[in-house]
Amino acid sequence: MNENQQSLLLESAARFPPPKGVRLSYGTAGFRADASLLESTVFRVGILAALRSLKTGSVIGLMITASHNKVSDNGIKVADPSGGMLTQDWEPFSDAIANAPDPHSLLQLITEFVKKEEIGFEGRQPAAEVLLGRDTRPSGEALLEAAKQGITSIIGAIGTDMGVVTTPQLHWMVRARNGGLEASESSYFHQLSTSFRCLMDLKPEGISKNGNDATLLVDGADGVGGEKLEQFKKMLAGLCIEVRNRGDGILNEGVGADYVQKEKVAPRSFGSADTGLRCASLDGDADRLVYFSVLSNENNKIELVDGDKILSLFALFIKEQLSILNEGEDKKGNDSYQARLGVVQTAYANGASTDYLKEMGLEVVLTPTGVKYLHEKAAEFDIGIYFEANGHGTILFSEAFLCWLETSHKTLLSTSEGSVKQKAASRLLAVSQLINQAVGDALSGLLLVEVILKYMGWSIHRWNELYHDLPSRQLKVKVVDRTAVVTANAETVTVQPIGIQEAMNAEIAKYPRGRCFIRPSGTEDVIRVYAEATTQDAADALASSVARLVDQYLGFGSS
Ligand code: G16
Repeated sequence: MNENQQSLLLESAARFPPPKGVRLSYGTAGFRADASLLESTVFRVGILAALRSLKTGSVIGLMITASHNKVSDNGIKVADPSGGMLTQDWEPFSDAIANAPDPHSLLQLITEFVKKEEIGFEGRQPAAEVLLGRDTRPSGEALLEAAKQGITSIIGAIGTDMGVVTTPQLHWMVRARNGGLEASESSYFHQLSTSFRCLMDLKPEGISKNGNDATLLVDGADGVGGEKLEQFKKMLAGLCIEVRNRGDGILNEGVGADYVQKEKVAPRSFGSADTGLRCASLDGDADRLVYFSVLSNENNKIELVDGDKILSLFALFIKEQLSILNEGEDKKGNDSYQARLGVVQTAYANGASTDYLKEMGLEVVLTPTGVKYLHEKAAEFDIGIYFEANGHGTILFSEAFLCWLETSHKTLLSTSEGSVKQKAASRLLAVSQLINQAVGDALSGLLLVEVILKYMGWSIHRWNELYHDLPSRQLKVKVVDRTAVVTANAETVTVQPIGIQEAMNAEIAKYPRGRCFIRPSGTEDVIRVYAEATTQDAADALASSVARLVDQYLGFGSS
């Protein structure tokens, strides 16, 4: 780094002093905190993004969002060249720079890192480019400006503002740009609507309707997703959507996928008049999706169709298309390809879903919470489907498989156009275009759910009958220091504080099919508790007793 670069960094960093007495850390999906604490962090992550762009020679993305968190929070997520989350190798550096106390120590960390990573400052013009996006939070505009100043404090780096977008749209744009395609909202809508139409045209004739032609009601969480879907729905012939909670109310307050999934109640603006209808809920930045149906008999209670059920629906559909393609093929023949289909879940996956997926003969892998972990595992399969129970997930297709699929599809078109095999190949190709392979995307996920339901001729209730969830309960406990909880084996075992796992085991043993784990949240300052058992009362009791243990071991001593 030359002198000009060093003094530019010192000068700009002086304008963004870090808040006193606060330590921020890179969590499940980037930094997240009260928005008033974040200016210096996003400025510094702007520098990191510019360096990442220099290092990789590719466009990087920065999204200002706190997703499902309350409206006064904000945060920043980084998209790597593939459109996926920032490589985990760079997380320690992001932690270090976020907490550097002054411009000189910041400069020193950057200088050492640039040297270690052998980041060159000469080359193409512009030397680095970062696409910036933000959700609808009021603090977003000022934070985006701080991030931009971070980016431009690396000489030759530019920040391109993509405006108010969903997180998955920004990740998609980064992936598109690095793949030589146009990165705009209109190209995103075009790709999704074209592949959606293709799949709708390929649905079998004469399937029973089973009520799935009725309007889909969508809870937009009063965030960016509702706004975008309202715009986009006009391009979706054959699908009738009514979007509620489009931004008039408070973001994520009594609305959104996180609220619906965790509380298992209908969001604001949904009620008994909607009983039995097919409903979906997006989260604050539209990277999560859950479905639900309002129950008639109980106030605000819902039948929840969560990420595990979305995963199961996708797995069923993909498996069926693959077996159509492979029917009658000589397994050793050149034309067949035994694609490895695998699914990835976390400890939050309902035990019944994992049993169901295994009974389908699928390989099921468990990772810690956070799409960065699930995505990485799913990429090891030819077709990897990953979903968290909270509705965050997608499908990844390997390049080798897509290459084979494209060639087979061409051959089938010339030899047997209109055959069941050709249609199965077309469907899989269309799914690879519709689904956002950069990151979980509520909008593209929703369209895929809708076409599969049409294909199957299923109602939401028939879909929900795939298997019966074990009753579960999630709680959060405020503690003095959440980093005191250390877990292992994909968060299924707590190794610290010492003794708590044994105490939890004693509680779990009281309930048939009891299962429970705790973990520190990476997006909120709490410990999360998950419990499941054969009855709701048992799951509730198990969760409460373990929450009390957490409080005894680590809390403020309230119980
Ligand atoms: C983020 C991550 C998800 C994770 C969620 C909850 O979601 O992207 O993978 O499941 O946080 O994390 P935690 O339990 O650690 O708070 P989002 O939608 O909030 O960005």
